[in-house]
Amino acid sequence: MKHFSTSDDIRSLFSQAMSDMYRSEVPQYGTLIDLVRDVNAATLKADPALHTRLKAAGELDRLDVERHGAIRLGTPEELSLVRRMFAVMGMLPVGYYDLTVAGIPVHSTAFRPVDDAALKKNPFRVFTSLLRLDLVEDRELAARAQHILSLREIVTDDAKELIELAEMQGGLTEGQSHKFVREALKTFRWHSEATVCADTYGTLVDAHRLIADVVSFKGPHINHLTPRTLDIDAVQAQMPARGITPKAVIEGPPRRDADILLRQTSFKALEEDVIFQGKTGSHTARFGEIEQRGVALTPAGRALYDTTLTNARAAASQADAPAYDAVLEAAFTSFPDDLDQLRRDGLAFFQYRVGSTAAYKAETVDDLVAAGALVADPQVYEDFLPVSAAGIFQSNLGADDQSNYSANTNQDAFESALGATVIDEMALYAEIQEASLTGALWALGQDHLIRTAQAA
Ligand code: OOG
Ligand code: NI
Repeated sequence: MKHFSTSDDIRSLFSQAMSDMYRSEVPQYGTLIDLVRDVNAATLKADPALHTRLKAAGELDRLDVERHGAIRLGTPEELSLVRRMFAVMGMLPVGYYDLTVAGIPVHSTAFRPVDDAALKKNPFRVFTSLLRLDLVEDRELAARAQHILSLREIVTDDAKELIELAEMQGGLTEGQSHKFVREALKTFRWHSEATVCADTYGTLVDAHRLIADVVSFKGPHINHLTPRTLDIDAVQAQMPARGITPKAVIEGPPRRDADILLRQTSFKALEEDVIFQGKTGSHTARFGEIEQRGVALTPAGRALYDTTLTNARAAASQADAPAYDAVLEAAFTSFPDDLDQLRRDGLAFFQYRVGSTAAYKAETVDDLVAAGALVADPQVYEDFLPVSAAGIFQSNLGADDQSNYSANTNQDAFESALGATVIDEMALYAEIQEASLTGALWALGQDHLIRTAQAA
């Protein structure tokens, strides 16, 4: 029998290859990676408790390799092919994000590993958007764009063959894996030669800069690669000294003791020279981004987060409002800022493990946690936030690109283009929580609590 590489190994190879490629294409990305590594090391040194907690939870190892990227695709065929490519790396479509609510004509999913062991090894994710030409008002332009897109092949023949081989064999040998990574990488590289002339490019930009970005090139260039920092405020503050100018506002929740969900900020990286069929011009596509990830919220926690953020944004838009940061912080005072309280209130997802043995028969899970017999590690939020994503899109497209696409959710159309249904992220977190709790309760000899735990 042939020996196959694991999908975890292929994903790690790919994520490293992508990082190397992006570093050579976008020099500021390299600067950012160095800055994030410095800040993470300093944060861990200054906070031994955090260091201990991350180490015990098996999270320290993934930190240095952790990042997400983003691509934008043009057609249903491209989306379904890319789904099959990511599947070889153990990355499945999780979640549906409708960006039309923010005036951007795309809908999206995130390809990422889903099981606990794979996440701990390398949680590489790619936020993947599909352009919605059906929403473009100028139908003639939409038809032209569709025709242009129909002429390109974003996946090389060798990559396609290897995808099929992996599907047929149920994996790839080590040699095939390396070749697959080399070939898959080509889909995401930058092309400085546009497929359209300058006039067409201009017309597409006038419709929406994002449409031009998707339609004018030979492939879906990776547009950013985001490392995870343990202290986004520190990185944001130190960016200017390294020649990077971040956007003004950090998206997501404010700085807190108990990190929740996702905080992100970005910067414009490059104005690139592009040849439009012989004529020199330029395009801005690639940018930089950093993020800080906190605990995943349950549906109840997420609902509370959404209302709190909506209130904060409404308050901040008042004419005489104080600075955004102050308004945001004020709004979030009503959101519990203690990990154990978030757990007991059922607002966040945790992963349980055995702490010390408990000789007595406990009455509740909370008793075991309080006694240290059970340890509850916060589950990292592995997904994205549509409001934040909209802020990132808009900041990098340019403020003059506000558009009038109105909310138009169509998960069915997205899934039929994808050729699969998207996985519900809440179900994944709930599953990890439940399996870990059940296992730890068995190990502690407290299995009489399993039923109550599951009913809770
Ligand atoms: C994707 C923007 C979304 C994030 O981190 O929320 C994103 C894009 O600009 O294509 O990457
Ligand atoms: Ni991003």
